[in-house]
Amino acid sequence: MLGIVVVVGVAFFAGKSAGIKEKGKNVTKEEKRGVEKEGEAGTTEQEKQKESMSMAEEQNTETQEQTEVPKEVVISYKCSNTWEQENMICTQIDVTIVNETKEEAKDWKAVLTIPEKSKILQSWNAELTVSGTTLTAKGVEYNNSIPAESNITYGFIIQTRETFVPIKSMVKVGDKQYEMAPQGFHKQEAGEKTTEEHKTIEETTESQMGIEQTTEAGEGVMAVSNPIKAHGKLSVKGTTLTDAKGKPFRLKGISTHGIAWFPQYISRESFASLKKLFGINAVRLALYSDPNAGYTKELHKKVRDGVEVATKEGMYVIIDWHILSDGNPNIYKEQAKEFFKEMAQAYKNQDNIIYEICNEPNGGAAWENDIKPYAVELISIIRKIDKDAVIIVGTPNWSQDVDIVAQSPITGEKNIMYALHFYAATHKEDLRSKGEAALKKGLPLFVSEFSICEASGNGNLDYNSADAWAAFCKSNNISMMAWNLSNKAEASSLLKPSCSKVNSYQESDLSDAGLWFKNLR
Ligand code: IDC
Repeated sequence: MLGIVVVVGVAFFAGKSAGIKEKGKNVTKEEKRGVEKEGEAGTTEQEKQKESMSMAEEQNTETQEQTEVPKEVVISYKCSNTWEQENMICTQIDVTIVNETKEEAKDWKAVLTIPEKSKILQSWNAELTVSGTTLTAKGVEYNNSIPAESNITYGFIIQTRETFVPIKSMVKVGDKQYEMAPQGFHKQEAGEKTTEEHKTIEETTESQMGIEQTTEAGEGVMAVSNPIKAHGKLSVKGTTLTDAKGKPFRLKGISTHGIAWFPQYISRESFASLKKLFGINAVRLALYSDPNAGYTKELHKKVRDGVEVATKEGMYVIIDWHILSDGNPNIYKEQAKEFFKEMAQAYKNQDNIIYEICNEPNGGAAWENDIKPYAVELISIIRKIDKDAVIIVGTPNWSQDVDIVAQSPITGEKNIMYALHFYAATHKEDLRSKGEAALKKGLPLFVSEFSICEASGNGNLDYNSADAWAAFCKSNNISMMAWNLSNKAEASSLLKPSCSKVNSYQESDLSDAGLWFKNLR
């Protein structure tokens, strides 16, 4: 159980630089006066009077004094949550770096002394490395330069034996070093809002979706939570996805919208932020296969970019050949073969790849005559290269008729699962019965796409139906991938239309569907 320890507060360091100094340049009030006097030899009586007046003003006026303090780069640490875990103490630290100067702080590095044998469990908005008792943070693509008179934030969760208090730290910018002010640490005030986000991830990941946080930060190792390291290569046992240890395992993930239309959400920062906010361990990259729906061969590269960043984030990734308007997968079969050959060649040695060979056959594409032969051919092509990765096969009628498939599944192949897709406001008990019938016959199911709105991807949300689906998936250990990662003005989008961010997402950026999915356990 997670217990929150609230620590007694001290005054927050508000960004003014009393007590902060650039190393070797501690400019005191007296020194400043001295400097002023040096330049004042030979001034007239009147000027001297003016000077003593201004000195008096300086002594009396706080504001005046503050404006004369040199502008610095200021780092401050805030402890926003602590809890116990396995007899260790976890502390969430939020860091702010304020660049008070008139120059951009390029390629900043923040160095913090941490206790021996501490571990970094998670980090966000910065790249962290640990070497002995030194934790070094540097910016990522979007914040490695802090504009003049601006600030950035990043954070991490550290696990230590004793209560952790950041005491010794400095920021380096070029050849300048700025030490942390004594006031640069802010403990959580009683009653102050804690960050629920991280609590949610711990709870979601550990108890519900079977995702463990890895804690392998060590000498010089980048410290991130890493589902792939924790669970390794996946396989299928009976109707269930299992991890490398053979334990039943579920993926909770997010599907991109068509990557031709919303490529901007594919980046490491974006996926890292989704992992943190939603507690997900997988993403699905949707490449529409119909040229009228955006397909071009050039987009293979975008898929590979997505796989790369998901892998760096330790996430599982579904490569989705998104047939839709082209209802029969045989229409673009040659392109599909070429695509999956390329993907399998590229990723045959990775443990985190799942191939989804035809999103949603529809428009009369039949299992026996159309979809099954297509699947058998595609599976054989992938298997020649990648021996054992999980492959998801789309099912008739927009990946709903799993009961039909269960009567004649593909044989002689391992690690095959079948897609069951639902949109909760349209699909209810009837469709779940199909799912139940298929499971009874031993068909492994994977919800590689769903939303809690209508099948159009828009319209009302149906929370009761959504909860019934969540319970069904949970009790049958079925993985769930939410459609869709975009801010398009439709109910299934996980981001609000007003959210223009492409990373660093926060709860306030989420649509109602997004909020529901965030809280899904
Ligand atoms: C929808 C998108 C929508 C887009 C449309 C056509 O949400 O913005 O205009 O596709 O490309 C599916 C499909 C999925 C659909 C979704 C909602 O797999 O591509 O996305 N849906 O209609 N199956 C059932 C619903």
